[in-house]
Amino acid sequence: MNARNPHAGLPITDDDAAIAAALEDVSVPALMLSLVHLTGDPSYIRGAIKPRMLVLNEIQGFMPEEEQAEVRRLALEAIRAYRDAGCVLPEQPGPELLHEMMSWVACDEVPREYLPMLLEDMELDGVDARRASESGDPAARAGFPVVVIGCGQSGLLAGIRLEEAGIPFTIVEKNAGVGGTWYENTYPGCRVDVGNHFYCYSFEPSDHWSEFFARQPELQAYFESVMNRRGIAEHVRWGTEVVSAVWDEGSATWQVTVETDGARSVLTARAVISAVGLLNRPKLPDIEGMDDFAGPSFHSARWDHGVDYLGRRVVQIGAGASGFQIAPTIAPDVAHLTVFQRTAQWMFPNPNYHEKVGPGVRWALRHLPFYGRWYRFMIFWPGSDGALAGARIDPEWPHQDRAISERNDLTRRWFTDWITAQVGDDPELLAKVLPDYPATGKRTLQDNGSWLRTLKRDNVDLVREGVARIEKDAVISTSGERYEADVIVYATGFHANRFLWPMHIVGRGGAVLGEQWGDTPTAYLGITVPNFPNFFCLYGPGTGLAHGGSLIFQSECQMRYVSACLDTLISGGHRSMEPTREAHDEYTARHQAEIKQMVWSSPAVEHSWFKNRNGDIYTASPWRLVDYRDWTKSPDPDSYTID
Ligand code: N01
Repeated sequence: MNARNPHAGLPITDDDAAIAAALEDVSVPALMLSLVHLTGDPSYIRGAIKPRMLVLNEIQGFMPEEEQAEVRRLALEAIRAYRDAGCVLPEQPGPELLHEMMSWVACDEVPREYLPMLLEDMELDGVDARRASESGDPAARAGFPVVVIGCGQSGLLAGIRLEEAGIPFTIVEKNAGVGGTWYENTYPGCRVDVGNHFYCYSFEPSDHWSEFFARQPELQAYFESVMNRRGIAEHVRWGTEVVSAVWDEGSATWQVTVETDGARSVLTARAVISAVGLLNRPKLPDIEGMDDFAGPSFHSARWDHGVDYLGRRVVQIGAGASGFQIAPTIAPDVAHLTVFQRTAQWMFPNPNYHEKVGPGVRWALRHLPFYGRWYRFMIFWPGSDGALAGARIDPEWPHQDRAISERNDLTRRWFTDWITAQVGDDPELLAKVLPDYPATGKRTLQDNGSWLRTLKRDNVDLVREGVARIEKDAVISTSGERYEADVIVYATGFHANRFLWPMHIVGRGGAVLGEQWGDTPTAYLGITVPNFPNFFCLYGPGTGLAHGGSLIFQSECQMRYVSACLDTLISGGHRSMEPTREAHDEYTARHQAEIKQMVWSSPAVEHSWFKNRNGDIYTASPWRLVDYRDWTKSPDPDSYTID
């Protein structure tokens, strides 16, 4: 066995009964693909037994039970032979066979243009192709200090890549620990809604998740363990905020003022990487009487664990992604829960959402060659660019108020059936929970039925109105109804359109980033900004993913680009680089033209954090993942002023 490939699996020493038991749990299509690696025999995927359809979060490809049983029987034979022969892998599939394997499990031809992106992400060759380059003069690298702002998933990634490149760096993190959003959001029920075997770094093991969609403590622990294993913690200044960053033309450095416990100091950096995330400045509503409320009240991202909600009357204002997770978790414990939901949410059926990863799957992830990589593919591919076509507005479609295209109308019907099947027996509730805007127009939520089950509880009320005012012991709806409250939870979202706020970033010629951006933040490829040399954004303007993928995938693409920019600067002995105005403006115009054609821009979607106050979108990306990955492989020198 190729001991250096971390995805080839540990040697198998289990007896037949243990293997057979493990196989009962696994994804059969991923198992069949693993058998091709394990035996070198492609006939496993060339016979009559095959998946029928690949749908996000359905891991058996809709294969009938008897076919699954037959594959398990064949697999046991093959795995036994592999074990008994000392777990030696045969020659591994070449690119043509890998393409065939992808198309087989996707149940459709995977276009060839996707192969580089998919193979890079799957790392079947055990090579982390997005690793930062260590080439060039080590002394020049050592003389190029970088400040990274934020130690969430993207800031930690930046640290990992800078460490690989031999570039000295300091990560400045306002919290006391790693994880960013996964450090701050500790509300009951907080969990990720992208499958964890994909929502993780591509180059790190992913065989340890206890649930398919892990809860916040496990996610935070994951980032902590990666940080410690990679030796990044010693580079982090915890509990420290960046107050300002000012470009000094004379020395071609950024002067970064940071504050720890009220004491300020200045860091000097040749480059700054902003990894501050987007959804981290809580947005409290402006409601009359909020300060008069006598009981405890707090934002979902600042959950007060000192408040005991057991047996109390809780009013939850807001039910987007956060509120949607909070209500089902606290409802069984409170005396009464009132949920104010201004806009109903579309939900994507996902029976696996709260499921644990069974011991068989864990065994397969650890032992079956490349099983985990194919399982990753099975999450990545159906949640990838296929969904983007469905998000495009068809101007010829006549019913724009309910759907943006015929295909989108079919999705609306599918989602509507999912909701109706659960609450069709309660017409009053059904009317309240059916959204009246196009499906996927806001962020679609993952659902296993827990939301509507919660709303059907005797101790839960759903109020589909705004809030008129708050009194010392109650919340009053716009129609004047009074809802008594001991505790108020504001699940009202974040300042998503205020990138990097409230930091004060001053670039060339005194340009102030906040003023340059105003309500329309833009960056070339969402990463670099004219007037701000050697300044790089991760999860910058226009890069949020609304159609699929995972932000970690996006960060890995962006950080590869940033590493290549740093390489350009250092190996060329340059002082600075910034995008040309032409490159930036051309990109921005394309971004705006494209995003306006997507469902998130539909005027039928009244409120969404994707939109700024004018209804324009500067948060989300309209691009195919395959294109964005291509554009961010390395900087095009013609798009930059490099001196
Ligand atoms: O915030 P939101 P969120 N009066 O902005 C309502 C990520 N995330 O924290 O829909 C009354 O979506 C508002 O109403 P409306 C994910 O990207 C991921 O829930 O605007 N109501 C809405 O109901 C997500 O999209 C995960 O009409 C008011 C709610 O408050 C993003 O974070 C989990 C109001 C805000 O919803 C943000 O989610 C959690 C007012 N004045 C979050 N103002 C997972 O991975 C706002 N609202 C699972």
